[in-house]
Amino acid sequence: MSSSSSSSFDVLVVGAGLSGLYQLHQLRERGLRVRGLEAGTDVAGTWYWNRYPGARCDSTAECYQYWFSDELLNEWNWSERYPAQAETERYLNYVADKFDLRRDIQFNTRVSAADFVAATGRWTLTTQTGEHFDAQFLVLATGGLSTPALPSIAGFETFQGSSFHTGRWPHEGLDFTGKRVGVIGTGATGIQVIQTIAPQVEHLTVFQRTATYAIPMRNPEYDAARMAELRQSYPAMKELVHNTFTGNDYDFGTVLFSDLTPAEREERLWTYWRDGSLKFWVGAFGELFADQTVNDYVSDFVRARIRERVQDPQLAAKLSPKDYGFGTRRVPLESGYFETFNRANVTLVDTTETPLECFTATGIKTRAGEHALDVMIFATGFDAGTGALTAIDIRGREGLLLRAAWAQDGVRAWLGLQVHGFPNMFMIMAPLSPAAAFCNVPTCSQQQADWIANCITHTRAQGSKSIEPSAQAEAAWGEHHDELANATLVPKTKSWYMGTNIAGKPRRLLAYVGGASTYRHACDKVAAEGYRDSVFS
Ligand code: NA7
Repeated sequence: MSSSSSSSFDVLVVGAGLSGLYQLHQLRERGLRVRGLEAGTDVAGTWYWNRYPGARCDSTAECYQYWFSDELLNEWNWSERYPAQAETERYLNYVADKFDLRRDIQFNTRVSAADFVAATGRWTLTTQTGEHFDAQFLVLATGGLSTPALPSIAGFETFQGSSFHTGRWPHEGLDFTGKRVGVIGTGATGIQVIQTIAPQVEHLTVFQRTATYAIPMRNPEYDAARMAELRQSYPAMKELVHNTFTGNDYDFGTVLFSDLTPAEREERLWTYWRDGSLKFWVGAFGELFADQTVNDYVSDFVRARIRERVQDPQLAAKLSPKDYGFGTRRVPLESGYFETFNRANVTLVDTTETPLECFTATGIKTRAGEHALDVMIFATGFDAGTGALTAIDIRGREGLLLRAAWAQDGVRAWLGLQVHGFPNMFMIMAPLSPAAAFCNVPTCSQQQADWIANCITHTRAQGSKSIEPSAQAEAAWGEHHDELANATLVPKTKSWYMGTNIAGKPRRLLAYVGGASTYRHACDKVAAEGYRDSVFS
């Protein structure tokens, strides 16, 4: 499994998901001694853990992939526009095999502590089983949505049925035949689970607290001809994704809402809607993120689509978001989600009308009575961005605990990549970077991993023991982040973007909203100027 028996390395990469795998490869190519540490039994991160029924990528296959190897791009064939979990997991396994990454990854290894030793300028990592590893540099590729959030509902321990969080789904799968199943949560995950299992279960009870706007997914199969066509476009696409707002192959439109007649607005919305992709979210009218009038207009359009598909008008009203605007929370793609509620074996419980009170031995009680259940599925999301980082006891200079520093100062992270007081530590997909929520993960995580590799190479080449951002640079980035965030409508809406899904988490926009392209330029400038905002020792 490992190419070296020593526990001392140049770089330790925690996490063997999409970003960790690439980071490991990238650093190893530069001749560094790298070890990956992964809690799971295999590679793939999100696509390893989230194997719930219906799990599927909401980014197109051609954008949700690695760009670093033309050979890989030529070899790998996608089967459809939005591949299911198993296909993306297979792809990441293929990458791990092709580039022989597993020999430098230790699986079944959950890191519990990381300590910076100032005298040597190195990190010591401790695992849950008490193993120790040491390296000059630490890269935390621990995933932005990897720490499951479970609601606190009284009596859970008394429930005699089985229960599962979607982010910790059993590898052997589950058979729902003849089962009465409950699902709490109607975000991107809940929608995929609900529309997939409804035809399999005896009865499905969906507990919804907030209704979700969603776009119908158009998911054609990709045959050899389509793959050949896509391959022709890869050279241009690989440039394009780094020059857009979301790291996808589309961007904000140049057409202004205010310049169009009502008929033209309608036509534009329909054109984007029929594409069956997230292009509708940012491409149709980008003004919806900051202009309430435009947002209201688009929100009405999407609500009208829900009404067309749900037979019972009262049910349609419950399934239509009322108190927040389209696009200010994550917009999922769906396949027959709204029609699912026309089925006789599906019940919607609006927990704002009848709140969840407690679990019982045989089900769950709301104010209106008990729902008998054999299985409860928690599609209740994650402690996004910070969860995986604060779960580890990370101690920087003078024993400063990252969890405590962030609790006291709020999350601070220069470019979302490094934290003052934590030399030689880098994060991928962390808060205050676009990758935390607003960027197609492969685009932004590859960009961050490249930047990190360059920074590590630079630091070593100039013979420095350590590098960390200055407190001033870090504070300036935080102010810039907040200024841009507060100019949008996003902070008005409760969501994991704002941290409101976790009790006690400060309300602040998690991800940098300046766009992936702007962010990349900011990172490139720092490198081109020799990391002058950093302190070397
Ligand atoms: P989300 O988007 O955080 O959704 C979680 C859902 O669970 C959401 O509908 C919540 O309602 C609901 N929830 C959480 N706790 C409760 C309680 N106590 N009662 C009722 N409902 C509850 O997580 P997902 O896994 O769907 O998606 C996360 C990201 O992963 C997704 O955006 C993709 O990028 C991949 P609420 O909205 O808080 O009222």
